[in-house]
Amino acid sequence: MSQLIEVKVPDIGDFDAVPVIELFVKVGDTIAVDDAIATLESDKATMDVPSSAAGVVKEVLVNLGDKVSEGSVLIRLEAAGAAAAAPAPAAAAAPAAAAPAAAAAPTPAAAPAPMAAGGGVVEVVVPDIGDFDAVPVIELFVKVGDTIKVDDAIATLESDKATMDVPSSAAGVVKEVLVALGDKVGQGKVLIKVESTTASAGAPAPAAPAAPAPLADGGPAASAPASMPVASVAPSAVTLGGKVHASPSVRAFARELGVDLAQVKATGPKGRIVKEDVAGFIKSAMSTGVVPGKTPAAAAAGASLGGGLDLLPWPKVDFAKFGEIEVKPLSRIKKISGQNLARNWVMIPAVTYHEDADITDLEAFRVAMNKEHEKSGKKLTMLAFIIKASVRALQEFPEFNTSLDGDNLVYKKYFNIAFAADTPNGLVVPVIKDADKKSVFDIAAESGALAKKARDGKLGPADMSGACFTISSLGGIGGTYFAPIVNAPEVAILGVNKSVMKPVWDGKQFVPRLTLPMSLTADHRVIDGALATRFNVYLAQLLADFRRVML
Ligand code: CAO
Repeated sequence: MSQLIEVKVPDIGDFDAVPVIELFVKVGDTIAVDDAIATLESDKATMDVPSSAAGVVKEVLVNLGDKVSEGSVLIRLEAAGAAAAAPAPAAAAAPAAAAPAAAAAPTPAAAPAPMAAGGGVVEVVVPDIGDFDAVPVIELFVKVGDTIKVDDAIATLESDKATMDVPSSAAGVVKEVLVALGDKVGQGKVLIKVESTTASAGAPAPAAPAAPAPLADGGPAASAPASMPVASVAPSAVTLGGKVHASPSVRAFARELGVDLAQVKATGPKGRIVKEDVAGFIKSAMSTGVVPGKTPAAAAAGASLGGGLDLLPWPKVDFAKFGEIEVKPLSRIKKISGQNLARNWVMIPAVTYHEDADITDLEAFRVAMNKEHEKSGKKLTMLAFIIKASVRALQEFPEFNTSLDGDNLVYKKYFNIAFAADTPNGLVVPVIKDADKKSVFDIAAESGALAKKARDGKLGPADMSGACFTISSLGGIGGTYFAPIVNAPEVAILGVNKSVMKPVWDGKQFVPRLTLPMSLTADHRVIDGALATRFNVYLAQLLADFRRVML
């Protein structure tokens, strides 16, 4: 055994002697960085403490019901990769990895509904969340008009160290939502204004500053929620039970398994859904083929007509039996983007349409312009032209610049174009905002800067949010055609591959033309095949004669 690493309770804000209400690990478990170790719940907050190190759990130093504070040691770990045979004094020097038992952060829980009782409008604010400031909002669970209860989750915040849910400190009807996905918030920031259910409807009341909503349920959550990569920001299509009581790790667990927490029966204290409830839900669904909570008719329909995903469990293979193997954890970006991609792949009835664009003249123009501007250092890229042409096509076909919201289609009047960027840690999707207002030179410079920021791992949520349409360019690599996955809640994505010279019949003879292979995937719920093909043809015309972009 080598040196053991201690995982401690981090700064959890204004909390001391908080009981351990859930323990997620036992001796012998192999855990990764960010895996949830325990859930702590005070009368004001529920928070998950994630692991700051990876390895095998050698000691669990707390029991359910124990009260812990900042610095309390929860577990001791043998670091991943440590030589199993090498004995070492337990505990002793906790290597650097363990040091700042980082990750934990309280998930604000139910606050004592300050002004709500007397009626009127109250503000729900970000409570003391420990050592965290300017934390991005990655999920929003409420919208204007929603009726919420005390403790209902309002938003999920995610810093680089922790994920935490902010619960409502008040009950009533949401009158205003003062934050948007990607906004950075800190303690005291007003998230929403709620009109108390007890307030008389006709009696307007001044917005009363509510007491800081205590940290309620949630806390530094282990696994990353569906934030950035592929789907710019949190998915609105599959919001997992915003109004249920569950810790961030349980929410993440449910999200991973595609379980709607609203369907899960809670057995934890105060109606809280615990991990076992989610596991039980899955077991029941798998053994009976019936999704709990569904009406028998709906269940029957699901069972007989394929309405539910009645899938076999993932194959478990001992690969080491067949040869040498090495196990490496997925990068954080891959884990997050994987969840988004899987959801988008399963939920969107997508069709991919191919088209070739003749970019002979455009490429000649690009090369000439780059030569002309050689000294200035300015460089036009094919991607920048494609972005600009796509904006024009979105203006011509507004259905492509929409998002589905239930039975409504939200038409966007702005033109923010995302592009997929390949980085050593996985795929990310930065966004060029207001691309309609920018020149091709500006777009080329900005996409270059964003791609560099992406490769350096420095993109923030704001860089990756607000996209209307995505372009995935494999042109620098090769390929012929592919089928990109729609980046929900967008409704279409354009993939391009490397342009090649092709013989094209001009009516009299074959002539060599530089041809850009395009693959447009569109959500068939919004865009049918005729429209998608018209879009493609139009885009190809724009690229063939870029003067059309100005028309
Ligand atoms: N046809 C022919 N050549 C092309 C081309 C195309 N369609 N697109 C780019 N090229 C050329 C460029 O001109 C450049 O050549 P020069 O250096 O001689 O000018 C070279 O290929 C490299 O280009 P690039 O890919 O580095 O730059 P870019 O601006 O075209 O793209 C970015 C930037 C960030 C989109 C790209 O680097 C990237 O990450 N692409 C991968 C995206 C991806 O993984 N998509 C898949 C998502 S789905 O799994």
